[in-house]
Amino acid sequence: MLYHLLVPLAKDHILFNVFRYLTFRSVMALISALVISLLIGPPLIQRLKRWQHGGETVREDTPERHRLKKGTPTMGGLVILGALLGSTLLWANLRNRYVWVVVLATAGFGLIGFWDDARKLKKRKGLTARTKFLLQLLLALGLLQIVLWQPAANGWTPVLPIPFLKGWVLDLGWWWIPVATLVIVGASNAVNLTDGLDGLAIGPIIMAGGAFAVIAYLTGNFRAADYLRITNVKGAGELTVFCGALIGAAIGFLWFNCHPAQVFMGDVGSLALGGAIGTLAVLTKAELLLPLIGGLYVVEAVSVIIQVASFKLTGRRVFRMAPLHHHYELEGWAEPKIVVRFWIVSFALALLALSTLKLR
Ligand code: 57M
Repeated sequence: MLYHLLVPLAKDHILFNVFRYLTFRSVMALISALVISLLIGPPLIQRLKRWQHGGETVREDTPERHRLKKGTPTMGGLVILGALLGSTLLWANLRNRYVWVVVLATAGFGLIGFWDDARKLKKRKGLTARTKFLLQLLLALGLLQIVLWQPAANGWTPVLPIPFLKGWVLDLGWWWIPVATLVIVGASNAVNLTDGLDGLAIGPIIMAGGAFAVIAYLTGNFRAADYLRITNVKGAGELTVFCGALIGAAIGFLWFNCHPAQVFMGDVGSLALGGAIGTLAVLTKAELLLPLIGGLYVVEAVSVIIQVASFKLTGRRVFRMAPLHHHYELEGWAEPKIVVRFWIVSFALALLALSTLKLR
């Protein structure tokens, strides 16, 4: 909004020209989202506590130490969404199609999560996995139509660039649509599975936000894209502002979600954040980089697949418990140790993903 209000004033006062710059608006979006989340967090958490009085129930089969968490309110993802979407709408160029696709994805997945959380709190039973998956599928397919039906002149084409191989793309034709849908819905559910320890899911979002800020900026910059020989998508640079807001909102939420957590993000947060990074990957033509940038989420999801497959096929478990963070809990690792070590792995994977932009 500020972009549209203040840039026109630049013809009279050169100072307002600064609002044109992506870097300035991205940094301001980060700071704004951080301030908004720190301001709305305490009153919202109090309200969630009152509304949920008993807080979240803890399942019988959950590792013992989670018993202490009983009474912690959930749906703290509302803090993240308020800060993220508020700051994006404040600082981004609202005529940019990609900004609206990622904003609608974040809000849409957040709505599905909110519905699930509300049902869990009211009826002790959330949406069925099938209903949740169907809603996510429909939302992702709807968002992809906005991207697909646009002038190809801006350089965005439904192909899959291959990491490390300069200029190589996988042209799947229409098959790109189910693949892109899978990327977005898969990311949403992988973040959801990972959100099982204080700060575990939100930390890698900060790193993914930073990685996508760099990728969006370079992808939207003709000279940089040409030098790095990555796909140049005209207008994708504006997503850097969203990424700044994502980092700020995530850092702000971490203030309340660090151990011992005052609040959990809930599905309203985890589904929204996963949908956001999946959509960023599709819009910046980094679909095949997402498994690296969101490497921790992939590892956690794969640990569940391995555990369930092994149990069904052999009746034996590979891990003490899946997702992987529970395995280390049962190994006796302290919660903060698991979380910080998982963050370190996540950070290394995000750096490796960025290195592929050059190492091609
Ligand atoms: C999402 N939810 C947390 C909180 C958060 C198929 C199977 C792998 C599904 C999986 C499952 O139920 N996943 C749901 C994980 C839950 O967190 C809530 O959910 C929201 C995210 N969606 O925002 O509202 C609990 O996690 C803890 N927590 C924290 N700090 C946080 O910041 O401590 C969450 C956020 C919270 C709190 O205790 O209540 C969760 O773990 O349920 N199932 C599992 O993950 C279960 N694993 C399992 O059954 N493994 C089996 C098979 C199926 C693979 C096996 O290994 O044999 C574990 N989770 C629970 N109990 N609750 C273990 C058993």
